[in-house]
Amino acid sequence: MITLYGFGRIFPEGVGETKDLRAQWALEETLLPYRVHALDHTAGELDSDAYTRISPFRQVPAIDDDGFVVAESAAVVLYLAEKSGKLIPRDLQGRTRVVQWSFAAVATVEPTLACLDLLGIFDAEKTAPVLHAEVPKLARRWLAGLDRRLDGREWIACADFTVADIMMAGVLRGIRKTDLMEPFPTIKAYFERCQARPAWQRTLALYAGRLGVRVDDIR
Ligand SMILES: N[C@@H](CCC(=O)N[C@@H](CS)C(=O)NCC(=O)O)C(=O)O
Repeated sequence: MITLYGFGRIFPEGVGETKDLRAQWALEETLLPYRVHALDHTAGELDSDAYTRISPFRQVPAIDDDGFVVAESAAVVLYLAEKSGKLIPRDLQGRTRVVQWSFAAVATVEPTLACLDLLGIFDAEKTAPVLHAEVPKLARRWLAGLDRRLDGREWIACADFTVADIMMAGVLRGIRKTDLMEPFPTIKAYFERCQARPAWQRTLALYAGRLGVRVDDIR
């Protein structure tokens, strides 16, 4: 049985962006049996010796599949796809395409969007105006690339929905409440398509239940 390590308590600044959602979404899509180990980070559980042995950076998500431990959301969802034989094609080229777009999500798009978040949190006074101008420009550059890729396509990597879509939608979720997607109706439509998946809706409901918040608060 797979154990998913995720958050069990809310952050004071709100819930909704946490990356354990990606892992749970892949579990809900693949229908692999799993249980959730909800960690109380407010009580220091992420920094415990036991959890440090599971997650090198003391972060969520991580999974433990009968003793085989995987951390990093992209690695987790790729493992779940390979294990279940779902959400990834069988052929090498198709699988490589899924890896390519999972990497694009976490290595190209996400760092810039995370940087935007950090600017908002740590420099709300805009004492670094150059960064406040340049980082959104870089974000728009990655979004323009996504827009080109999605032109005429339903899903990011392959003809069918794959774990690369879970990763890309997971990353785009970080800007769902900003206007960054506004110039890109193709990306907005893609994001909505991903969110319409019944497995995503189940994931949101399970997550809200786990944290004791309303689904509408984290939508
Ligand atoms: N690169 C990692 C990042 C994981 C990550 O940022 N986890 C956050 C939650 S979304 C976390 O555990 N934060 C708590 C902390 O860093 O103390 C992944 O994709 O899994």
